[in-house]
Amino acid sequence: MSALVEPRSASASSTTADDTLKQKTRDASVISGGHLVARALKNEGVDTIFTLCGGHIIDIYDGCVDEGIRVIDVRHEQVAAHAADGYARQTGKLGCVVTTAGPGCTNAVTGIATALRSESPVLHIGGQGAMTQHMMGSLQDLPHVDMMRPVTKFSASVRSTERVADMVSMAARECFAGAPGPAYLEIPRDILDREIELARAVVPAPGRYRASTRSPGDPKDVETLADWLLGAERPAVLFGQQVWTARGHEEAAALLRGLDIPGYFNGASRGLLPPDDPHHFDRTRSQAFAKADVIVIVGTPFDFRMGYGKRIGRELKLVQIDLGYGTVGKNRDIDLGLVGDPGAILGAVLQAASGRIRDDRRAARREWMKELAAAEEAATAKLIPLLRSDSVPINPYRVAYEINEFLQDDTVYIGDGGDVVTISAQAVRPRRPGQWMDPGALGSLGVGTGFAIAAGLAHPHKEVLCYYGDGAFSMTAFDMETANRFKVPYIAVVGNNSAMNQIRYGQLAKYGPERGNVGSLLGDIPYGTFAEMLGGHGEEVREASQIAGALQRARESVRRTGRSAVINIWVDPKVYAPGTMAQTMYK
Ligand SMILES: Cc1ncc(C[n+]2csc(CCOP(=O)(O)OP(=O)(O)O)c2C)c(N)n1
Ligand SMILES: [Mg+2]
Repeated sequence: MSALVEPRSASASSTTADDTLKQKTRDASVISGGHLVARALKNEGVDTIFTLCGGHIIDIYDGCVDEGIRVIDVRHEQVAAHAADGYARQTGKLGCVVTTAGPGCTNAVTGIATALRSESPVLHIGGQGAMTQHMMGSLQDLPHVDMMRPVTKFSASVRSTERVADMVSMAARECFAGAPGPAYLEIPRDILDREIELARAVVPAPGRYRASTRSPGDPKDVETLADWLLGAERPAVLFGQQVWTARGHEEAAALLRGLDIPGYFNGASRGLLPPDDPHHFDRTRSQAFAKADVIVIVGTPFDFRMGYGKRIGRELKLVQIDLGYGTVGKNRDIDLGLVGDPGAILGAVLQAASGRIRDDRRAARREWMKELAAAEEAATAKLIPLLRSDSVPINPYRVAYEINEFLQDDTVYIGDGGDVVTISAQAVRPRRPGQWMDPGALGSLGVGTGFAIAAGLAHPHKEVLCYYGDGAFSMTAFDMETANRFKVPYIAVVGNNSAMNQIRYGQLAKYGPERGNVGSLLGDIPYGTFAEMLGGHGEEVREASQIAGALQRARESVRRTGRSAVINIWVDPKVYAPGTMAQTMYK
């Protein structure tokens, strides 16, 4: 075994940690800024930070040693930010990324921006040159607070060591205000290093510096919505990412089942119901929306993914429920808007409806569900030839089918890529809530590796599978080493079409074959060897009949060796997702 794949010696780092602990426990009445950061994170329930080191931030690490906070060090700050976002999504708690000044911060921007558009509560703590060198051109100095303001809900600099913990708590509170999202806190180096008397530090007490976010909305509106659903014959509910973020999945399922309403799910809410639940629908959304008499949109904006709301008809009652006041009624007129926690509101609506169900309407809703179920079956049947295709090169629909067959009840599925991943959404059905991860509305390629690390750390007993496009894989895959080092290996599947296909399609359509491949070809790379370089299992798959066996060998190898595996599947570059061919993302 080469030195590269040898696990890092744990004893070296724990010796340092012990020494530091001894030094620091000498005088418990004194505390430094970095230690106050760690204390405030602990008070917030943060048990893990994601980071890449820099001289500006080392005192935070030292504080984390004292507080028992796990420090996950990666190879690129983008991955640290995606992992903090992924950890927030997987745990329901605040995610935390710590970066050094300057390039440490700029590298993390994509991850923070992804968290903004996905409404994920992530605190980004960044280093800065010392206050005593303010505006003097210190190492890695940048105007971080200004840079981060447009991609966060809150961006500020800490000006005194006494206020460090207070401002960490303030930033955490802002992350959960209304629709969740990221916050950025810059802490200059001398503020972090300075030691003060503990008695002078402002340290908000755990659980006492912010309110419950489970607001059930206006009771009058809850009553109205209950009335409308009870009277509806063809209702439909679309659940978006907030339902999972705010952990409203049980209330969501109870409402569908209690009133017999078909449910549709996008983004992180995929998997809220098991795929075989009679209230779970996914191929008939436009049909349902075209014929529905009441539509409820929960926790997802009328953005490009929803055609800005324009594709929903006018002759119906349209209801929107969201954590963010600014989202309700945006881009599209609605008939009723409720602002609050999705689970609390849906629970209150079911409560308000209980005992008042009208049998004739319920029977009509059951008929409506039957009609939609038949349409779902017909849509699936239409896809079968693609899903079962054994053409060479491999059809990406077949890969999606095989992955879905391969998923276990506890597999977290991550999609990171263009067309191959878009296609996978037509076949992959996560079995449980929280087991679908995608970048969300920012559409950032490169989320997969950080998400995989986060999912593994949050749920060590679950299996993690990331399906990448070859373009996406090559952006952040080096942190597969981090996954191995921290003993959270995962199964990586690459749908390799040797191109940035989702973009290439539009180029070919617009500029023709002569000019259609500019800037979007990637070369034929056998990515399986990448896993082998890191001590894991790698395989090249060129025939559809080999996919299932290769996935199985990857699963066994990950379990046996504790190293991530890469199954590189050579897919047909001429097969595109329907949305790409219609260019719906730009409409
Ligand atoms: C960070 C980032 N850069 C660029 C894009 C634009 N983009 C969207 S899809 C895509 C192609 C992705 O290629 P790949 O991952 O190989 O998937 P494929 O479409 O080939 O299946 C690109 C470049 C993006 N979404 N994110
Ligand atoms: Mg590709």
